[in-house]
Amino acid sequence: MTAITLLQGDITRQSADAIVNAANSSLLGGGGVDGAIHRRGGPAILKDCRRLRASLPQALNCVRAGETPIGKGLRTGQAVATTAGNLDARWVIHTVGPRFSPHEDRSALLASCYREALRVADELGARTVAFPAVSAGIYGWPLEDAARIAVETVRAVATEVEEVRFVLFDERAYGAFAEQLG
Ligand code: AR6
Repeated sequence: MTAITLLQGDITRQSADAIVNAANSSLLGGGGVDGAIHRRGGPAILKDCRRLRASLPQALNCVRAGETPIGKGLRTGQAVATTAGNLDARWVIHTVGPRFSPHEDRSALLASCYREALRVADELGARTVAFPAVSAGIYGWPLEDAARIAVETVRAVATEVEEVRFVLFDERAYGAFAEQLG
């Protein structure tokens, strides 16, 4: 039985077996929670990300905004683990959420982020996993819908993880998740 808990705060201050990062396909860092995790976690995380990226089979033509194509990347909806560096965790699990689109239903990809992150957590033997609201920031997913997908997906997954902790940055996000948990 997996307990779902909610907390308002900064995910980089959490103590957990694994902390999930809302990354982008480059795995090379960015803004939002991604930037915060790399900042507080230190360079060991980026070093591990570079190593992982080099070993990825797919040659995605992924482009960071305004930059040159970087070749390889993690596909949207997938997840990989690295060291957690200086964070109070054993691993960071990086997942790439979809950008919200008003023209295309990408919900399955967002659900996949939570499922894949928990699959990786099971592989690692992580028992406590902290998640941010994937895609609900820079990627523009409406908060209420992002919360619904997150909670529904985690509830439906069969996992050995004992605690899934949603760590929401502000009151509004906390409220949206609390509403879903009922
Ligand atoms: N702790 C917890 N939640 C946070 C924190 C924090 N320290 N910082 C932000 N949030 P976002 P995305 C919340 O933008 O939408 C990056 O550049 C934030 O308020 O971090 O998946 C990546 O490299 C929001 O509710 O992730 C990608 O390019 C939620 O975390 C892109 O942003 C997710 O917001 C990914 O965008």
